[in-house]
Amino acid sequence: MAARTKDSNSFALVAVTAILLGLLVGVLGIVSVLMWSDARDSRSAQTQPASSMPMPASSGSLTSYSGAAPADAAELAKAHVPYPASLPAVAPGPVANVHLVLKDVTIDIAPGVKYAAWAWAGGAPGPIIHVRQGQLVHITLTNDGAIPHSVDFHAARVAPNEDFVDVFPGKSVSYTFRANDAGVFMYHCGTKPVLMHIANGMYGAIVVEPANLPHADKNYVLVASEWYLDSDGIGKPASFDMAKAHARMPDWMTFNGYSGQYVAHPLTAKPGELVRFWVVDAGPSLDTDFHIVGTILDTAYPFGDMNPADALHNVQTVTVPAGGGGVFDVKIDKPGLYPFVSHAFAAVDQGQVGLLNVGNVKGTMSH
Ligand SMILES: [Cu+2]
Repeated sequence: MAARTKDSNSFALVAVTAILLGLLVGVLGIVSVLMWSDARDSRSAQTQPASSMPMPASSGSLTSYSGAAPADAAELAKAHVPYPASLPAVAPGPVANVHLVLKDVTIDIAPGVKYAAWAWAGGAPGPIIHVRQGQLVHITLTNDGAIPHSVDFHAARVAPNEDFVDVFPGKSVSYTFRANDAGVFMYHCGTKPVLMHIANGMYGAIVVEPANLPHADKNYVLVASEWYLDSDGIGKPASFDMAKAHARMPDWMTFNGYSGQYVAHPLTAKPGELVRFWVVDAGPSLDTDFHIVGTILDTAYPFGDMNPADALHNVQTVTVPAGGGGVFDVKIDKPGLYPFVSHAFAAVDQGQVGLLNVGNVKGTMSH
């Protein structure tokens, strides 16, 4: 009995100590959050500009405009001219001369949804660039926008402070790099706030093709990205919303800049053809989990590492990280409609989905 009393006393002591320790941890937690928040405030106070950096727009609320559509959305989806996903021919000769023009343009990002983008002369994404491994790439960037911009090529090994520099409106900059590293790489504006410049459409893909790759019958390039809107974009063009971008709550997610464009206008292949998808995830913040419904990725080059010894075989879904790439080979024998998606399924609802029509079958589907 005495022993039991002693036991229950020590149990009570342990319990009280545990509660006090729990409270202490809680209080310390709150204090550390406050300290972090103070430190952050003073840091941002120190780094807050001096410069003429444009203040990002924000509705302040996180109201979602996902799925907003006018009554004639289906006809508008049909009428939309899809971004050409086919890989263009490789630049001939020893030097690939690439001229990129940045421009403020209003673009469609979903049926009936307009967005006031900072993008390229042709919209967003920028043009697909295709070079051979080892080729010299000569970039010229012309800024036809209203504020400074720049271009950062992930395929380049260069000094960023020398080449990825801000270009003022009306000016151009040039630099050269040798594309020694094979894969599919992102390029993007790297001017601060980078989150805003990327989210506004300033990104694209460059394919650096190695010589030793098995021949593909079809080559398609997909650039995944997210859009953060301050309005539904139906009556008047939407603009960027920083609060939603920080919360990582996109309204739309797309392949090649327009929600579901390859559902209305499927990519095509013949049965048994080797189809290669070169996928870049421009983000700015979310990964894309590449998957093709109804088949298995025969060969995957995760992260765009094109070394055959590093390739994966017969896998279902491969993540392409924000700011990264991945290359995926499939051979589909049975005619049909095969959806390609980011299998993080909120992305599908927001438009990161398309169809591969194998064998020119009739009909449509959404997945
Ligand atoms: Cu920019």
